[in-house]
Amino acid sequence: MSDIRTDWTLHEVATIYHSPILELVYKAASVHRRYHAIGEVQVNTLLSIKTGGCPEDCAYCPQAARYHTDVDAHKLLDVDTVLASAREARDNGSTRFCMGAAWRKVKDNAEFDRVIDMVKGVNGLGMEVCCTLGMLSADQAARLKEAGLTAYNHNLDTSEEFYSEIITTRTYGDRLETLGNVRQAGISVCSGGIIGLGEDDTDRIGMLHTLATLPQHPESVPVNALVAVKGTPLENQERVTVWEMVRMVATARILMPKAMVRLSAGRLEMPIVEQAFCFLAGANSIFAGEKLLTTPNPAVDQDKAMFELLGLFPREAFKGQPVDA
Ligand code: SAM
Ligand code: DTB
Ligand code: SF4
Repeated sequence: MSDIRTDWTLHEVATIYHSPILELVYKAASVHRRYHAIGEVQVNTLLSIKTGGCPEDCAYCPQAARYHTDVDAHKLLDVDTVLASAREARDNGSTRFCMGAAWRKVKDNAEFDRVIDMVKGVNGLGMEVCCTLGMLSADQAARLKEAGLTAYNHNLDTSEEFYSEIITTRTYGDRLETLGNVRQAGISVCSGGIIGLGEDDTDRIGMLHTLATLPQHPESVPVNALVAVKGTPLENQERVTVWEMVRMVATARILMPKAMVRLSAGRLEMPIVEQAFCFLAGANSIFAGEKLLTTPNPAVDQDKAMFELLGLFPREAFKGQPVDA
């Protein structure tokens, strides 16, 4: 039977997720080496192109206008500022540049036109380009594709059952609809979630099941550990353990063998030995650079030292894609 399956049952996902940790990691590492170059890690840089003031109520998010957090809100950056930042990221070894906006959804206005110019500009630097801008219509997805967008990030965040405990201003169905629009436009899908929101194992299993039973697996699956930010409703959540991260990463790797599994928010607090365990369990992508969107991330030099220590090497841009894709 092929490893690439979109018909996983919830029971199968739960069985994998709950298997003894060393067994789980061994299996995930075996799948990983069948589909990926061992030691190869994709290096991405994030930039918040529009920060704060978001009308949504995502309980984890420092950028929601209704919570009192310390973020430096700013309007949409200009194209030159963004391109300067992308160039710097490229010079520091990143091959994918991901631009995030604190929007509920994309509107067809001059700001979207500006984002289109940013996408064209970053693409012109020879980097893969990703956006995360909230909900997207089919037409908007087609425009982004036309401009040269490689991937679109839109996370499911948690299970359908737990979703309304975290976000009330949109539904799981809204999220899936945008993912469908992205897929239909021929853009790579980047979708994953956050652990540490107060969900239980069944929610983590449910989210992984939803991702792994989409008509086509996402090309990237970010696994975020909650960064508990002061002023958000989740400010007092306890930090997740490495065992929980490893279980998520390994299960995602087994269910979606070809996906890039991204060790996302929460890396700053993880010692190298913990990150190494995640790489062994099938993680093969990180966000580099000292800031995620609004919160701190390990410094570039620190990550370079980690790559050297662990024998990791950066994945080249557009690997495995036809030149005109
Ligand atoms: N507004 C758009 C949206 O919600 O899709 C794009 C930006 S939003 C900040 C992108 C993702 O960042 C969220 O879906 C969530 O998974 C992640 N995120 C936001 N705040 C986080 C936090 N405090 N800890 C971990 N991940 C977080
Ligand atoms: C994703 O899954 N994680 C990134 C990216 N996609 C957009 C964002 C993490 C944000 C962490 C909180 C912050 O820095 O504001
Ligand atoms: Fe807004 Fe996105 Fe933050 Fe939710 S996660 S509040 S939609 S920026």
